[in-house]
Amino acid sequence: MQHCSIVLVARSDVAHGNVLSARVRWTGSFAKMSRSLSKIVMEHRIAEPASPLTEHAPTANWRDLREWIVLIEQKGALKRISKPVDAEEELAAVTYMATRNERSPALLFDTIVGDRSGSSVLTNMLGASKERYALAVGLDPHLSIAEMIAKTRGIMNRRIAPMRVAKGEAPVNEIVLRGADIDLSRFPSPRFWPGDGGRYIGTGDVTLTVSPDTGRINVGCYRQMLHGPRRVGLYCSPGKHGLLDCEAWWKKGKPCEVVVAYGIDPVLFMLGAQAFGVKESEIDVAGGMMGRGIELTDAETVSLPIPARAELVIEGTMREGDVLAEGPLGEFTGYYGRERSRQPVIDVTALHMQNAPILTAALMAKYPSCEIGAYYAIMRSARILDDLERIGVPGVISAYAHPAAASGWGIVVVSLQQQYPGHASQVLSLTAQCPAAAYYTKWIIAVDDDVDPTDMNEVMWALSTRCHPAEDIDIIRRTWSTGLDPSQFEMERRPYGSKALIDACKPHRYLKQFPQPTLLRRDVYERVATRWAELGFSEPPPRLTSFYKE
Ligand SMILES: Cc1cc2nc3c(=O)[nH]c(=O)nc-3n(C[C@H](O)[C@H](O)[C@H](O)COP(=O)(O)O)c2cc1C
Ligand SMILES: [Mn+2]
Repeated sequence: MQHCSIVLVARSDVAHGNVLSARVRWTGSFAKMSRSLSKIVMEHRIAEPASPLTEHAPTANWRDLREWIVLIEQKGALKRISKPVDAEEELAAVTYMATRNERSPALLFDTIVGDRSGSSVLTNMLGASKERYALAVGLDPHLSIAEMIAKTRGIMNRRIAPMRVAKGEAPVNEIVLRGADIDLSRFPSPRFWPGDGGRYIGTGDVTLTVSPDTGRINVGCYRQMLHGPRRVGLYCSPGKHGLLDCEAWWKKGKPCEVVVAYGIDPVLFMLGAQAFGVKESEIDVAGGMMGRGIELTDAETVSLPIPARAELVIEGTMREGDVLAEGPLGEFTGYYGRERSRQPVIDVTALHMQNAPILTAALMAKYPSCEIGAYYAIMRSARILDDLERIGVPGVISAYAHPAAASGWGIVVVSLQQQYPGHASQVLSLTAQCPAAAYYTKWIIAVDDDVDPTDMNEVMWALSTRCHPAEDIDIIRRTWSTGLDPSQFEMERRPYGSKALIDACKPHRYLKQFPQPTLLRRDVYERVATRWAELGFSEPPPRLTSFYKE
């Protein structure tokens, strides 16, 4: 017996007629979820939403990966490759070579050598493309990166609870298999790099687990290596929520249930790769980013829900001590990650798929070939700005974690309007250690408000003309880092990083004397801009915001 009631709570901005926040409270329980677990899930769901939207709410105008693919194809942002391509290194090679160009479209491989499942494989789904990120979350793809960061702060703070779809109506249930009928070796599983330790059925995936203590469902993107027809290795680094959930179940002497989607829409994929607090529902955040609740349906053999519009989903369990050798895999740093080691294995108990499923594979490589590219830089930058606002430091204008710096992990540029002595130094320290930026980041650069952090040409200009290295660089030691950073030896030292705080603002003490940069006179700029087309230029005139001061 299942029941479902939906309560819609909406708050509106009376003055402008905009919906500020909408929250769907879903009180239905999944078929096999225990009473107590659902109770905790429900309690968790009625927590107060985060800060409301204060602007027109963007909404994604697609419902699943297939509809999103149609949308990007209409915009010329998809390339179909119909000739046969081998999942053994060749698919990654084509992806890597195509994406050496920042403007590469997403690549849909229709014919995979040896495939026995009718699958196709999508790579470079989002990659270095801010436009495809925008099309995923319902923003205008023509916005600048700085504008997208600002808008992302709005949509990432929305929370919309999931919607429940009956099993029979879930597209993912077109084909449902159990037990010995399942053979994952029929699907294309790429080996990306020559030194990879296996074939990875899961890279552009989402993995759902639930905490036995709180009932909170986690969504994480963790790589998954194929071991056998119904055996998949899962690598979760220490502290990741998927592993914490697993260990909590094992501590109770129980196996950990898991649901994984290997073909998934871009919003769930992006959310899987973001770290949120253990009290936050990443499913609600994903709904907030789409402007619509994520559609979920009941599983066959586990208590977790499954994404109703996914392409290919497995259910399974992980038992304590059931481990097999896994890795390495070429990483977002552009190097192989940790050494091969024994990692937990999922015993697959059920499989759901659409006919001719589209699998999502994520190449990890140097920018611009890495799947963790524009979207990640934008979302990380938005979260850094949220953190700084929460702390309450004044004068911060913008921030950017450039994706070429190891997928947005290496460098953060923050801009501020200097208001008092020590202001730039304060902003540098707070940015360096705020939760969203603390992990990995090595270089934190502060620039004045006339420098756009998303424009590296301007940042290099500031570094070269406003920064005096002997006076303007401080180092923080023993900071939060990762074993994936190859710059330090021995291996055990790698998790302890260091950070350089670089003040590339005009020196505050000499603000008044500091030379004026060469800028256009505003009225001359405006005159030329109106004549731009008449002068024979086909592109619009550049937007300038700083002008000569008399
Ligand atoms: C394509 C891709 C692959 C990833 N692979 C792994 C992985 O194998 N193991 C891991 O611990 N994190 C991996 N991550 C990073 C996690 O997804 C990220 O840390 C996320 O916050 C994890 O979710 P959690 O915070 O709920 O644990 C990957 C991210 C992406 C985008
Ligand atoms: Mn999480």
